[in-house]
Amino acid sequence: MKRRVIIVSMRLPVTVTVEHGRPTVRPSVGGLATGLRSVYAEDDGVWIGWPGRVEELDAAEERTLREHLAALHTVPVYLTAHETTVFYEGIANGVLWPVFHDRLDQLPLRVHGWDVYEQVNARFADTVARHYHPGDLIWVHDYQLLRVPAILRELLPEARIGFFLHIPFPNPEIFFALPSREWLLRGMLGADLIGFHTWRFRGHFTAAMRRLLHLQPEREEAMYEGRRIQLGVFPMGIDAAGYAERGASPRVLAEVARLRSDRDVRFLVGVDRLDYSKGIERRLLAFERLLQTHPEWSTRVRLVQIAVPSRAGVSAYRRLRERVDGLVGRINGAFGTPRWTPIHYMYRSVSDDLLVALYRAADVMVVTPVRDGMNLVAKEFAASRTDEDGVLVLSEFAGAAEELTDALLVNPYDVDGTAEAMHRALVMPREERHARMRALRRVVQTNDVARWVERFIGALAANGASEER
Ligand code: ADQ
Repeated sequence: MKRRVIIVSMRLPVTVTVEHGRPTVRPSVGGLATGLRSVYAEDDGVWIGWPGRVEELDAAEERTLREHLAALHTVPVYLTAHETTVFYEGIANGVLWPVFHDRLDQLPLRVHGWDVYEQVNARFADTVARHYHPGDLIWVHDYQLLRVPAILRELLPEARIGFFLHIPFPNPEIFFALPSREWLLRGMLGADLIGFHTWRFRGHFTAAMRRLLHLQPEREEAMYEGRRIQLGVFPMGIDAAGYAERGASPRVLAEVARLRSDRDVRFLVGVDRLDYSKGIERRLLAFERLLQTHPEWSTRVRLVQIAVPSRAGVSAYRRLRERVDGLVGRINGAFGTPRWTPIHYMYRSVSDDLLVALYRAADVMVVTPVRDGMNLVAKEFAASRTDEDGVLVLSEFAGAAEELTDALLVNPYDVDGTAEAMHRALVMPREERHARMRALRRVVQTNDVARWVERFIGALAANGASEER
């Protein structure tokens, strides 16, 4: 029997806009939303999350919004302005994000707001409990909601609860820097199934359980408070068929032709949220190094870097933006000529068609995060390349590196080595490019987002039976 699924994530898969007091709601097309649509929309399931900052609505407007959301099988959890600052920007993005990405240097000197974190997590859990019917599967997502499984376990002792962490789980030595480490770990352990993108992250998690709680987890499961908890590895995929279709569409191919009108210039492309985990600064330095060590590329290569504005409310992100602006200006100033600008930098979000056109136009896609849970951009690039061409330069610190072994893997901290990998990618013979791209495409097509959802839900529904490959 198919079971109803309740998805719980920080953000709802919708965009809410309020104009003249009239709220409108549009479904978003992000990877998670696309992959999960089959379980929450078609099978009478529901998605619970924050609709984003909506301005003060009166009771009638709030009712209209709730009705619009209900039509899309979604239920809102609202945050006050204070909660948005303390819980979302302060703790989730200002403390948990840096620690889980190994960046203790980004921590504020005094961390406060755990009580608000608990309060918001409790509100999410209460909303789930109100919509829960016996037999439902509950799937909680990500680092903003680490306490939800434990709170839910109190409210619904019999429920099947799954938790998936989209970002890395850090080495225990780093995780232990969090004053609330034990409380967070126990929060996750309210689940019956805990999923990670990679074996390595699961290994860090079991090591933290051993050292903090003196438990003896096996690789794939652990006993905790009399319950058996499964620990699974589920590398997230993308809508590979959707990217292939868009990549081969006449609209996109026409855009590629416009982008590549100057046939003598080769393209390196980077696409990231502007985040210090994405390694943008070192990537720019590696590109500069390429121009220094291989001056033959001067005027013949261009780096197109898209940086999507992100978390501008957190000061570390504002400072990063200034540093990236400065580096782009310095490198363009030093190497540019009247007819050639080495780096084309765009600080904005781009349309899906332009994004895929850039994937298709790239001779080399550079994905060099210093730490990343998975990195879907690397997979989207391969999925879009129905021409089986283009080279992926990929950081060994991205979760995707465990699967995409036919990329040119680099250590992003090694700026000289990354520059050499860029050069190697630019001169790679056509046959090797095709062979590598075919292998990358097989991985992203096989393990797509639908399969990822199936594997996680399958393991959660299987009452403890392991579903691992
Ligand atoms: P993110 O850190 O957001 O996700 P990523 O996996 O690369 O990183 O996903 C970014 C998404 O944004 C991609 O789908 C991409 O297409 C889109 N995007 C990027 N630039 C864009 C632009 N300029 N315009 C429009 N869209 C753009 C977190 C973790 C990752 C993990 C995912 C999923 O940090 O490690 O892979 O969740 O689990």
